Amino acid sequence: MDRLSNVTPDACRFTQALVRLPGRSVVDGLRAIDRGAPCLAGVVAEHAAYVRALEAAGVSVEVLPALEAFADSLFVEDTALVFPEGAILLRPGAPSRAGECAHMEPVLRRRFSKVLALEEGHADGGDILTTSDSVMIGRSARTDAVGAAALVRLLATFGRRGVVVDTPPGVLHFKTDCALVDGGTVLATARLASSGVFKGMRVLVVPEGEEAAANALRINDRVFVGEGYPRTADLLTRAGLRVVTLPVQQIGLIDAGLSCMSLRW
Ligand code: CIR
Repeated sequence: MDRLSNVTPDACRFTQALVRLPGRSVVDGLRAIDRGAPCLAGVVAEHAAYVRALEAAGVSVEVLPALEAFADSLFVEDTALVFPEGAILLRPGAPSRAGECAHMEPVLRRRFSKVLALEEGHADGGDILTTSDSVMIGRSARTDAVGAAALVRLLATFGRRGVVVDTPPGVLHFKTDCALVDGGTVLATARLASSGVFKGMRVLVVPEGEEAAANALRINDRVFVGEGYPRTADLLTRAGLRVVTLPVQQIGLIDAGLSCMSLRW
């Protein structure tokens, strides 16, 4: 297999991140299929391991307080889109999550000089993949056509090109099924890769049976992958990436993976 360059591309380089502590209410987090509630201590431990891994990768992490009224509020990625040049407040598609943005707004205003806001439709950050040359927006049950089109217009004010694509049916978020692992390379499930959305990019297809590993996260010189997906870890290692495995069993029960727990720039 061709190995990836060992120079970190800009789209994978991060110095800052925001995370939010899980509250006790996290046990009531949204899930498409109820396989039982996550264990609070387990979520807290997975979150703490994630913060440590970000810091070990050279990222300065601001930890925001838990919001008990919002069970899913630790998944800060869905509330906003951030770039070195500014931020965009989103409008999450799940009604129970809409109020999270009011708590993120003052944080973004403190951290960014330019903060725009999506004013119509809905878009979750989990549906948005920033690559080296575009910002892919996957329409899904959470991100609608109106929100996606409005987001493309806001991105243009940052000089960024938004491209609207489709998330496979039944998949929560676009990034449930993919992650950018290098400037022009994605890790993706077979179902998403075969839809043709990554034309012109190199695609590493997640081995069958390990689909949940697709929500990986490249941070600087390493890529975070959920524990328990040895064939995906091996695939990424053979491609020349340094793999860090992190526990995701409890957050997995509420349909989350590794990108959702932070906003990074
Ligand atoms: C939700 O359904 O909104 C949460 N339980 C999981 C959100 C995961 N977010 C993400 O992948 N960006």
